[in-house]
Amino acid sequence: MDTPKGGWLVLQRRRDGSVDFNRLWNQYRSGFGDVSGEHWLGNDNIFLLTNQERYQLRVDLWDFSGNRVHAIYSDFKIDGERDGYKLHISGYTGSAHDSLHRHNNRMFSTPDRDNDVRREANCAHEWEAGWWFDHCWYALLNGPYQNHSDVSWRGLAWNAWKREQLKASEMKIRPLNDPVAPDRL
Ligand SMILES: [Ca+2]
Repeated sequence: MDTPKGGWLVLQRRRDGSVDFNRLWNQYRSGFGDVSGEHWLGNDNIFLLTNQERYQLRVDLWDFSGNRVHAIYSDFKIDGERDGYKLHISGYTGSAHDSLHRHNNRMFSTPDRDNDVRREANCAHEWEAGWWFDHCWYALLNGPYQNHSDVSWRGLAWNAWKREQLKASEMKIRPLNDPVAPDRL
């Protein structure tokens, strides 16, 4: 899975289901998995990085038919823990269509920490994932992994592209004004 050169830091990767993403608040806070494989970098790390300078976010998505799309947000940051690691994104471009903007300004939730906007349930518990749930989601990249597209209960999905289970995802960031990174992707 090749990615553009130039200082990208992968904060999330799914590709084979080898790592369980149904984790609690403290684990999403500190991160889990192996950075060379499936992993979550950790909300504290993401917060510290993206509050030092301006970062852009790139999301790559693969389906089970060999198709790949991407989404780029020219501005990306999250708040700190006391503010629920609230998501801030803007400046979408790409080929995936924009599903993540529906999660903008949402706090992070986990099965043991309900920060979503749905009163009657905890989306993170229901969907077995940590994520910036709304009521509940339009894009979900941390749910249960499944090995085929045709499932009724998707855990890796980006509705604005297609309503099916996806094969793989990566979320990566780099400084907006990275001098060593080429502008063209
Ligand atoms: Ca709730």
